Amino acid sequence: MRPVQPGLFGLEPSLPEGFRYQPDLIPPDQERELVRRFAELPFAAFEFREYVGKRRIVSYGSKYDFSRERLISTEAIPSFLLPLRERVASFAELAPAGLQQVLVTEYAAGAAIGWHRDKPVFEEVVGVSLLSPCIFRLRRDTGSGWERASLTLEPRSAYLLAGPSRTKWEHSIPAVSSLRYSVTFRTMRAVWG
Ligand SMILES: O=C(O)CCC(=O)C(=O)O
Repeated sequence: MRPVQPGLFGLEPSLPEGFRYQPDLIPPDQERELVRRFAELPFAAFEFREYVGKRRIVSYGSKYDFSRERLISTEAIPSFLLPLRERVASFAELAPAGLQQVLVTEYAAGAAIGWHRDKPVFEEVVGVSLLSPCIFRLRRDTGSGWERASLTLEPRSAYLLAGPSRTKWEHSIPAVSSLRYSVTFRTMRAVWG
C-alpha cells in the first residue's frame, strides 16, 4: 500500500505537514519474530522525575536522561533490529546509519503516552507499531486554541514525524486495549557553533 501524506490534492484527511504513514511496513512473520526477541530485552518502567509510567522501555544507541536533561550513551543497537532500521529508513527516505537512537516501548493494556514533543536533541522520528492498534493524536497550539488531528496506527505500520509535525505539533497515544509495542528510531539534530 502506498504511504499516506497529508493534504495531497485535498483528498486525504488533514494530517500535519511532514507527517507520513505507511500501513503494512513489515509482514506478520517479521512482527512475530520481533515480539519474540523483545522477551530477551531488559525493559524498565518509564520514569520521569517522581512519575513512574505504566509503559516499559529500553533504549539503544543513546538515551535521554530526564533527571540530568541530557543524552547519554547506551548499548549499541542489537543486530536483530538492523533489518527493521533498513526498512524504516527506506520508508522515511533517510540514511539507515543516521537513525542512531532506538527506543523499544512496551504498552501493556491500559498504558498510554501523554502529550509531548520529542526532545530537541533529536531530529526526525520514525515509529513502527506492533500488535495492538492504537490512536495516534496530534495537536498544535494556534494561539487561539488547539488544532487537532488523529489516525489509527495499525499493527505493522510506520509513521514519520518530520518538519512541522515534529517541531510544531505534540503527539500522544491514549490507553491501549491490549499489548502494543513500538520501535521508534531517531536521527540526531546537528549541533552548530
Ligand atoms: O509508541 C509510539 O509510537 C510513540 C512513542 C513516543 O511518542 C515517544 O517515545 O516519545
